[in-house]
Amino acid sequence: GRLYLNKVFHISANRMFDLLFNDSSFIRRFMNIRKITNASFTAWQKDASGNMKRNLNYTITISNPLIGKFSTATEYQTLYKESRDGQYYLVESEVYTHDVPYHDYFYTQNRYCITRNSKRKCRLKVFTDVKYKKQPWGLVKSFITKNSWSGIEDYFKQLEAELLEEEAEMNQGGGDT
Ligand code: YK8
Repeated sequence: GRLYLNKVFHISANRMFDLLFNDSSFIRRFMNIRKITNASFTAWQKDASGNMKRNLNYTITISNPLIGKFSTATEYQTLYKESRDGQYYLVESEVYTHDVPYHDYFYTQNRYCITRNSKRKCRLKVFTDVKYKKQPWGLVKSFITKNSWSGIEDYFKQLEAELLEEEAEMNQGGGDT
């Protein structure tokens, strides 16, 4: 796997969780920028093992001309029960893209870890792995991996940039930061 984001933000841990994992205006705006459309979310619900789960469905816009312009996608998110409100949140998300070539071979696993640093600061880490459901031919595998990393890198760079903007907006003129 790879670490795509590892940064301290001047945003509290529970605020960060809300921005990313609840129906926030931040995430709606971010989806707009990424041209992610037709988004629908289920509510967080406890499963039998005590973790919280929710699913997202949306259509992504792809900039790579080799692949096609759009794909529907499903994301399964798990908020692990080890999470502590305001202190520590661990969310694992599995992203399945349904309309790209070789989509039945792979999915992407993202782990988001939010830890409280102080009252108004948190660290956000994102680890990503491309997982294979069945083993493709070597050349296909490197094709999938290469195209996945570049798309994922682009996404998380922009997420970081937008979070920095949100941070600046939230903290401007507040005085008591
Ligand atoms: C989530 C990983 C791969 C996929 C894409 C597939 C290329 C297929 C390769 C063929 C288009 C929002 C990505 C980037 C689409 C976007 C996914 C996003 C960014 C030609 C062999 C969607 C996080 C996420 C995870 C995985 C990303 C896909 O919140 O290259």
